[in-house]
Amino acid sequence: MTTTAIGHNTHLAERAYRIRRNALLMGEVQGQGYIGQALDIADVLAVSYFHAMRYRPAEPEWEGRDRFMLSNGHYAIALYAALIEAGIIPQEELETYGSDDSRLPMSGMASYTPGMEMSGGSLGLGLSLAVGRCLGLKRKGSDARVYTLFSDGELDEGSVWEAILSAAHWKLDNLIAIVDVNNQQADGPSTQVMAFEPLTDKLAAFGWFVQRVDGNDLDAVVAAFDAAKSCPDPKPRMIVCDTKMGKGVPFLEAREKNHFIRVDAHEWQLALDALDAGRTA
Ligand SMILES: Cc1ncc(C[n+]2csc(CCOP(=O)(O)OP(=O)(O)O)c2C)c(N)n1
Ligand SMILES: [Mg+2]
Repeated sequence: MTTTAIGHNTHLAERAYRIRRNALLMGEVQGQGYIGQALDIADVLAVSYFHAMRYRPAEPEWEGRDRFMLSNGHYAIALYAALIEAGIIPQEELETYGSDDSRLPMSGMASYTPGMEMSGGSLGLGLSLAVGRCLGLKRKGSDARVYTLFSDGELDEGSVWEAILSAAHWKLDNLIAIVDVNNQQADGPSTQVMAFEPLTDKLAAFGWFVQRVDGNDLDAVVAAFDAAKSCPDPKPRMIVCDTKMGKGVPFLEAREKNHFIRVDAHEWQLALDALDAGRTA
């Protein structure tokens, strides 16, 4: 990729801003939600959808598409925000978020939502499903890639480590896994609930091509996705992304209990204003 970093980042920073804004607007519909996570992962989603992945917005089931498999289904609000920005879901559907009969339920459901490749909710499954999808694509002779996002809380689950083993066993070089290390989960800081460090050493020892980046640094995320795509080794690729819950809205970044955020009615506008202030800063 020869485009300059500066060129990418102006464009990608605007996409990330708009993803964050979409997520806040959806959160406002319900008055609550997994907002901290949507804000922390917006940069990774911007790079995924506006730099790395191949897809056709008007044809979400196009056979040649790269697949984005959301393992941590409670991050659906973040993915909807990106799918809206990508033109896969119409902007006006944002107002239906979490309502009866909406195509945007609070946890990701493949059968409801264009662009949603798997149903979530029960954590720890996405990486295994992505391994299966990668094997299927290879068997069909497809050059499409599978991107899968999972969370640091999911590292507590044995099924994730089975998938890590099997992806390396089958040399799945069409798999790019992203783990969101926000060091939070429902019961507290992830590293205190179940110690997983040194994570990159462990993953490398399991046979993966591993990179670790600041997941809120667009330059770093772009470089990591590029390296993951161009790596010549017959290995699955993992990008460990360290992120900050609530990124872009300082008063949400500062909240200690931020797994599921309730925001008072008057604070949504404050959150949008804070995001705007960061955009122009
Ligand atoms: C198999 C399973 N166990 C427990 C839960 C309940 N649960 C929902 S979100 C969550 C936290 C998981 O950690 P993480 O995704 O890192 O949390 P976050 O960063 O979003 O705060 C838990 C335990 C679940 N959805 N599925
Ligand atoms: Mg987490």
